[in-house]
This record gives sequence, C-alpha cells and structure tokens, in this order.
Amino acid sequence: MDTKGFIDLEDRHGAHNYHPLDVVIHRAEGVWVYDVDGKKYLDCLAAYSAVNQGHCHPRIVAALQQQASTLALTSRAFRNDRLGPYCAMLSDLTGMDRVLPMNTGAEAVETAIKAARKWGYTVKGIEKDTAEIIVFDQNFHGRTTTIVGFSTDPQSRDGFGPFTPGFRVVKYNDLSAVREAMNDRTCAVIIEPIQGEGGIIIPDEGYLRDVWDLCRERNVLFIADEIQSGLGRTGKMFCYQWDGIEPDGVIIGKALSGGMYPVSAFVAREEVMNVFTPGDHGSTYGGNPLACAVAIEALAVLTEDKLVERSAELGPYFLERLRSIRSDRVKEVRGKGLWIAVVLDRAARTDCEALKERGMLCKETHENIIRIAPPLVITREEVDWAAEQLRSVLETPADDNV
Ligand code: IF1
Repeated sequence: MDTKGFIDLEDRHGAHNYHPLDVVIHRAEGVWVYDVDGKKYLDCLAAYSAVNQGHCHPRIVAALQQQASTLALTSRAFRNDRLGPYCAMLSDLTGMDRVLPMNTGAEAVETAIKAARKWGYTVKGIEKDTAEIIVFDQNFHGRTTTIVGFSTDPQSRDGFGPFTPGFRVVKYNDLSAVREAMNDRTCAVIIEPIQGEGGIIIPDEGYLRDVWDLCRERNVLFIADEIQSGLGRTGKMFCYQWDGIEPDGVIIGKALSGGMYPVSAFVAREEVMNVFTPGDHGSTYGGNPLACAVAIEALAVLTEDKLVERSAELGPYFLERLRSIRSDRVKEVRGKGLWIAVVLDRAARTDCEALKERGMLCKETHENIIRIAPPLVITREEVDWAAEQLRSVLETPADDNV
C-alpha cells in the first residue's frame, strides 16, 4: 500500500482528532525517519520531545526486548525486580526523595494534583475540599477533563465541561499575578519552566526563581511540569536547573522512555510523597517492570551519550544559524538548548509543508510558530543541513512555496 492508501484507511476508520502532515512513516533511526515510499526526513519534532535519545535507540530496543521476554507486567499487587532500581535511579537523577511511577504525562500531572491537594489538607492544614492550585495561561499539561478545565485554549476545553474546581489561572511571566492569586488555601503552583505548546515561551530571567521564593515564603508547593522541557531538551537535565531552584515536586514523561513505551513519573520530597498511603492512588501499568527496564536504559543513554551536553552545545549554534535567516516572514527566533521556535507573521503550515518536501519534518504550533525540537543525538552537520532547509524555505517568497 502507498501513502494515499494508508491515509485513506486512517481517515476512514480513525477518529479525526489530529490534522497531521500527510507523511506515512514506516521506520526510523536516530534523527531520521523513512516514509512508506522510502523517502527520508529529518525529524525536527522528536514526538514532542519524547524521542530525545533518537528513534529506536539500539540499547533501549534491546532493553525492551530483553525485559519483554522475561517479565512484562505483575501489577503492583506484587513486587518486581525492576521497580526498586528504577526508583533509586530516578531519585538520584532528580535529587527528589521518592518516585510515584505512572504511564502518560497527564496521569503524572493528575498524580501531582492529588499529592498537592492532600498535602494541603494533611500538612498545611487547608480546610477540606477548598485547596487551590495556581496554573498559568497558555499552559499545556495534558488532556484529561480536570486538566483541560484549567486550559486557556478554547479548542482543548470547549465541549468537555463541566470542569473540576480549585484552579486559579494567572498570567505567565508575571510575579504579581501569582502573588495576587495566592492565599491561605493555595496548596501549590504547577508550572512549565518553559511553556511548550504555548509556543516555547521562555519567561524573563529570574521569574521562576521569584515564583519559587514566593512559594517558600507562603508555604506553597512549587511543582515543575518537565514532561516536555526536561531530560536534556533545554541544555540542562531539567529546565528548572537554569534558575538554580529546587522544586517540591517534578513531573516527568515523554523522553523518560526514549519514545519506546509510555512511562511517566511524579517525583517529590518525602514530606509531599508521604501523603500517599497504600490504596490512595495507583494504576494497572504504573511502575511495571517493562516500563522500568526501558526507562533505566533510556536514562543511562541520556547520561552516557552526553545528550544534555550536546543540547547545550548545538542548541545555541542552531539558534544563531536560524537568527541569520533574512526573511520578512520571520518575526522572532527564540529557544533554549535544542528547543527552538521560529515565529512567523503568518500561518506556518505552508512552510512546514514546504519543509516536508525538502525532507524535514516540523510541526507548527499556535498557527504561526515553527517548532524545532530534533532528537538530541543530532550532529552539527545535520543541524547545518536543517538550518539550510529552513533558510531556503523562509527566504523564498511565501507564494513560491505553495
Ligand atoms: C497532544 C505539546 C501538546 C506536555 C506537558 C503534560 C503533557 C504534555 C508540558 C501530557 C504533552 C503532547 C501531547 C500531544 C501533543 C503534545 C503537546 F505540548 F507537546 F506540543 F499537545 F500541547 N505536560 N504534550 O507537553 O503528556 O499525557 O500526552 O503523555 O495531546 O496532542 P501526555
């Protein structure tokens, strides 16, 4: 079957909850993906930063195969020999005392919400069922009805009410907005250190630190959602480390498994995590031995292949190459590590289609932003090639790119 055949099948039988580029990928390796017609593309999305280690990394594939043929799922009714080592590794990597393993990012966010609320009631002494969590405009934390209930994106929330109470949405990158919203019922702030879906929104220098200071001053938990910004994407293991802060909890997902399996976690200080007692919270697949084995290897690859350092080195290089593009369509180029936004003065879809024709896959966000987030295994030569494709497309008059 050719590209059109696969598209027709998917469109006929699948829900239409996405509008993907019409490329049907058959296999992938490192930064390169290959469609069913054999055409090769440089993947500049990395499955929204879930494939930081590169597609089908041989070590992670081997760990998956080995564990899958040994022990895949026990449920948490019994113990297994992968969960303890995994929790110890993730605790060591994050500096957090304890790990609560889940599967998808949204589940880990929901876990953080439950932990924050129960901490609010049992430790801070907030009156039962009145706790508030401060979140931010343009946030993206997942797609459950509780989470979309505090989204400011109409498309994420319209038609899915009624929503869960107890969330205060404030302006991002505005400390006074946080201060005004904070009160004695506030149990936590949940924040993306850089807003991904919002368009790679990088707050002002010191903003995160100020929010953290305010949280400590007012006995409010500071919880960082590092599902997209974490695990090397911005040039540090975690984005919050750029501001020298120590969160009370961190939410991790995506590249935690190197794109091989749904693995997420909420990691937190002892005082926060200890609010959970047996039976409070759980998941059939959360902490399963297959997930743990894959995550152990994915984290080992991240550190041993020095991917954080590579992001810190090639990110600024890529950014400078893109800032040298001369195009009246480009309003701004911003980024941190290998996470870059090319902001246009018009819809970016046409340019993404033109880039696809040149063998480069990018996904627009918020209509006018080309998001660049390749696997962190990208080489300098591949960065040069990608920058050249972007230059060629963006320096070509828009109507010539159709
Ligand atoms: C989609 C983007 C969207 C996330 C942060 C939690 C989650 C995500 C910071 C939830 C997931 C994914 C979801 C996917 C597209 C992508 C995304 F921001 F990455 F670009 F949607 F906004 N926190 N982001 O980025 O994790 O439950 O998906 O494992 O839903 O279309 P998940």
